[in-house]
Amino acid sequence: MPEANSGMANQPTTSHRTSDRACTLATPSTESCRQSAYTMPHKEESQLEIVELHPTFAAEVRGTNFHDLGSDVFDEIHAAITKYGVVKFPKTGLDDAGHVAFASRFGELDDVSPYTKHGKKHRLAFEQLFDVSNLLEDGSVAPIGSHRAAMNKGNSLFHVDSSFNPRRAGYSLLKAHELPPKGTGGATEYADTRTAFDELPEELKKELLEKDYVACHSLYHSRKTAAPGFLTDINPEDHFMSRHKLVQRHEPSGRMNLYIASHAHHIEGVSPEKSRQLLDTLYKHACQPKYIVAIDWNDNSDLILWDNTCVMHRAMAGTYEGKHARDMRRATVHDGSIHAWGLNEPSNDRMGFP
Ligand SMILES: O=C(O)CCC(=O)C(=O)O
Ligand SMILES: [Fe+2]
Repeated sequence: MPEANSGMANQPTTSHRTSDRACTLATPSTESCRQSAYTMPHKEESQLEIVELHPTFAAEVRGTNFHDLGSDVFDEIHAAITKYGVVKFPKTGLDDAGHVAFASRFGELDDVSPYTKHGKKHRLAFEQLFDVSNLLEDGSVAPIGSHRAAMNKGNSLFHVDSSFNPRRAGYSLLKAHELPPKGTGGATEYADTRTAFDELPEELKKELLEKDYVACHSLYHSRKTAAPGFLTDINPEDHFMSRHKLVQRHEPSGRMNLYIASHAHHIEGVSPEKSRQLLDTLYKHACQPKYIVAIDWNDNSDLILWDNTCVMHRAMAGTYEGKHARDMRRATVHDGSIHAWGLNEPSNDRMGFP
C-alpha cells in the first residue's frame, strides 16, 4: 500500500494546502479520511494513492496507469469520484484518443455538433472533445474583447456543464493540452454543492424540501450575464430552457445536492422577485470560500474529472488571457442517473452558439 503523506515536495498545489491528507480507498475509515454514506470497494490492496485537497471534497489520485487500466482500478476511480466529486489525475500521459477512450468508460459521450451546426469550426480531431481553450480556430490566441473571449467568459462563472440541455451532463473530464506560463493564472475552481446544501440555514432547507422548486436553465442567460455586451439580440426567454429540480438526491452517493449554476434563469411558480432573490441567495451561499477549492494545472497531460451533479466549477481568469495559449479539452459524459432529463422531454436537441 502506498505510504501516506509522502512529503511536502510531492504535495499538489491547491488553495487548501494545509488540509492535504493522503489516504487510500482501501482504507476509507482512517481518521484523516472523511466518512461518507456509501460503501467503498473492499480490497486488500489499493493501487491508487488519494490525497485530499479540501476538508469536504476533491482529491488528487496518483498512481493510475492509463495505458493499462483494469476494471478493479476503474472501480476504485469510480468510488473516488462518488465520494470526492472532483478528482485530479496528474500527468496522465493521455493524448486526445486516450482521453476520449477513458471518458467513454464513464458512459455515453456528448459531442460538439450543436456548436458546429451554428457555424463554429471545430479545431480538434475528435467531435467528443469540447474546445474550451482560449484559441481561435487557426490556433492563435483569442484577443481580449473578441467573440471567442467573450463566450469563454461564461466559463468563469460557477456552473455545471449542460444543465441547459434536455439531458444534463454527468461527468466532465477536462485535460490540459498546452498550459500558459506558471504564475499567469488559469486554475480551475470547484464548489461543493452537497456540503453547501447540508449547511443551509434550517428554515431555508425546510422551504426547499417542502416546495421542491424547479429551476429553468439557459445557456444564453449565463453567456449574457458573463459578457453583457454580447448576444444583445437574444432574449433567453424566447428560447428553450431546461427544467431541473433545485434540490435532489445525488444518486451515486445518496447525499442531497443543491443543483444550481450560473445557467439558472428563474424558478418556476414564484414571482420574478422571489425567484431572483432565492437564486441569488443560494448561489452566493454555495460560492462561499469555505466550499471552494482551486486546483492548479501543472503538466500538459493533467486531467480533472468532476461530477456535475454534485459540484460546480469555473475557469479562473489570469494575465495569460489575450497573450498565451491555454489549450484545454473536455470530454462530457451524459448523465446516466434518474435525474438526467430533469422534467424535460427526452430529445437530442442541444444548445450551442458559433
Ligand atoms: O477551463 C476551465 O478551467 C474550465 C472550463 C469549463 O467550464 C469546462 O470545461 O466545462
Ligand atoms: Fe464547464
